[in-house]
Formats: sequence, structure tokens, C-alpha cells
Amino acid sequence: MYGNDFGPTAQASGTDADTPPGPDEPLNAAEAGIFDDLIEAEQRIEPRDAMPDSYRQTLVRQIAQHAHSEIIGMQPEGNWITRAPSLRRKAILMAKVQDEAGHGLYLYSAAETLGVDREELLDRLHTGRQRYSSIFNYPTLTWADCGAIGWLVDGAAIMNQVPLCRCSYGPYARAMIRICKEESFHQRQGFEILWTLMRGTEKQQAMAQDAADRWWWPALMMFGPPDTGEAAQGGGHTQQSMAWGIKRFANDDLRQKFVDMMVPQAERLGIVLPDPELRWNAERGHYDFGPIDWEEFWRVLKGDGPCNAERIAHRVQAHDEGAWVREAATAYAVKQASREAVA
Ligand code: FAQ
Repeated sequence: MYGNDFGPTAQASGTDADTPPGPDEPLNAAEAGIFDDLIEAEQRIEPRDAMPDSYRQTLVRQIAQHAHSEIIGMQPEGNWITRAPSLRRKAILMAKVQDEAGHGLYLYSAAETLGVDREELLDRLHTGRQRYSSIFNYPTLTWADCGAIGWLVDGAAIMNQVPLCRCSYGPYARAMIRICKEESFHQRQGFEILWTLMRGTEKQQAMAQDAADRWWWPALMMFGPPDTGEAAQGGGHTQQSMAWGIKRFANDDLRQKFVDMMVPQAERLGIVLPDPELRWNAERGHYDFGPIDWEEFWRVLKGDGPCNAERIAHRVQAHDEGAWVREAATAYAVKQASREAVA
């Protein structure tokens, strides 16, 4: 039973949970009306509900991209598990990287409710037909990078993802609630790594500052290309996704909130953010910041970032090496099902 089983729209529709409409079937006028009413009433769209194919495809694109980001995002920090500076740091980092795998699994499951197979999504990732976040194409050169990822990358992820807990598609919104709780632990552990380094030796402080210098601008790019003011006419997905209640804020607005949140945190850490144009604007009630290198962003998206090739090669290799696990799990499931059929 779903939230939208209650209320006037559900009663009028008489929806039958056992017969979900096929993905490619166009909506008739009554179904389109029900969909629009549910969106208008801020209700959730559920897997059994009729939805326009373009809404379904937008969600598949975004949720899959998000899932891919989580599992590719295990690599930069996974690289430091064997080199974490203490047993405590190692245990925490392992838990964090495992959480990222878990987030990928919730998200692939949410995407599957839209009628697309997980194997197919992974194939699209491995063959470059679907994206993952630009941020994971940068290298982790020192231990401080694990701190910078937690603080900046998870910080940006939280800013972007808390509004997704109110996404109009039920399974995605529900997955995001749990993910955001875990992301906030991740951000604190990153802050704490940097806090410790900034209270250490001069060399440790320099290492923390260098990591922040390298991750700050790529973190700002995570929110996506400009999409307000003149850029709103630029043809991105924001306008439509906001009308459907998938995105709740424009990329630029979330980026600004992120900058406003991070500047005081950087001050507490004693880290200088690498932007000479960063200053409080009392008139706007926000921090102004310098121009972002969008050429770099598009270059990374096209596959020409520092680690794109390495990340995909590693992912494909891990997938191939895991084939026997998938085969064993499938054989076990078949055996269980045949036992249950006999009983
Ligand atoms: N990287 O019109 P928009 C994490 C693409 S998870 C790559 O603004 P949209 C956890 C976009 O796909 C991080 N591509 O598009 C963690 C589109 O191209 P397309 C991932 C990007 O979808 C932490 C084109 O540019 N988070 O960090 C990026 O409405 C630490 C035009 O852009 C999510 O996926 C980018 N940064 O908005 C894990 C959150 N930005 O598809 C491990 C969910 C834009 O037409 C360690 N996703 N593009 O070919 C979203 O909220 C949205 O998809 C946006 C983009 C905001 C990313």
C-alpha cells in the first residue's frame, strides 16, 4: 500500500497494483490527468502508477547515474584502505566505502522499479553510455584526500541529496532518506580527519591545505552546469525535472548554499579556500565566489579527466572477476526455489 492509495486521485483512478502499465505505452487522457494531479498535490508516484515515458526515462538516467557514482566513488577512497594511518582510521574508512556500495545497491533497486534491469544499467556504465559524477575522476594523492572527500564531496552530496528525499518518485525518495543519514556521518568523518591534520605538524597542515586546494573546484562542479539566469535557457534538464518534482532546486542555487555552508567550516578548520574572489556579499546575503572552469568540467564528462580510463577499467575488471559470485547466487536461488516448489 502506498501513500497515494489515499485521497481523491486514487479513488477516482481505481488503480490496480497488480497490473502496472507497460513502460512504452502512451498515457491516455485519464492517466495523464491522474499523474498531473499527483504531482500537483505533492504526492508520490509509485512503480504501479501510469507515468509519461519521458518522466520514467529521466528518472532512470538520474538514478542510474547516481548509483554508478556511488560504486565508482568507492575507488578513490578504497585506494587508501590499506594505507590508512591507524587501525581506527582503517575501520572507519572500510565502513564508509561499504556504505557507498550499499547506496549503489539501494539505488539500482530503485531504478529497477522503473522496469530496467541492473545488468543492463551496468553494461551502459561499462560501455560509456551512462555517466557517473565528474568528481570521481580525480586522484587521491595523499591521506588528506580522504578527509577532503568526506568534507567536501560528501558535503556537496548531502546538499544535493537532502532535497531528493522529497523527490516525486517514491522508491527514489525513500532510498534517499537512508542514504542521507549515512552521508552525514561521512561528512563528519572527513571534517574530523582534516581537523586532526590541521592540529598536527606543519607538514600535516600543508597536506590538508593541498587536498582542499585540489578538491574545492571539482566539488563545486558536482552540482552540474549553470542553470539559472541566462543559463536557464541553455537546454539542461532542470526546468522539466523541477516541474516534475524530481529536482527541488536549481544546480546554481544548491551550489550557492554549499559555498555558504562551507566557508565558515573552512574558517573553523583553518583551511583557506582556493578562491581569491570569495567574499561575503551583505546585499545578497551570500558569499560571492570566482568563476568555475566549465571547460574542465565538460572535458572530464567527455572522458578526458585525470582518472576516467582507470576508473572504468577497474570497474569492468571487478565486474568480470565477480562473475562467479553472481553465478553461484543465481544457482543457489534456483535450488531454493525448486526446494520450495516440492515442499
Ligand atoms: N558529473 O541538466 P543537468 C556522491 C550532466 S554521489 C557528471 O544539470 P541533471 C556520494 C547531466 O547528467 C554524487 N555529469 O542534469 C559519494 C547532464 O548530462 P546527460 C552523484 C553531470 O541530471 C560521496 C548534463 O550534465 N550524485 O557523491 C554532472 O538535471 C563520496 C546537464 O546537467 C548524484 O548523482 C556531474 N557532476 O542534474 C560517494 C545525485 N552534473 O545526462 C562516494 C543525483 C551534470 O543529459 C564518495 N543527481 N551532469 O547526458 C542529480 O541530482 C542530478 O543528476 C545532477 C545533474 C544535479 C547531478
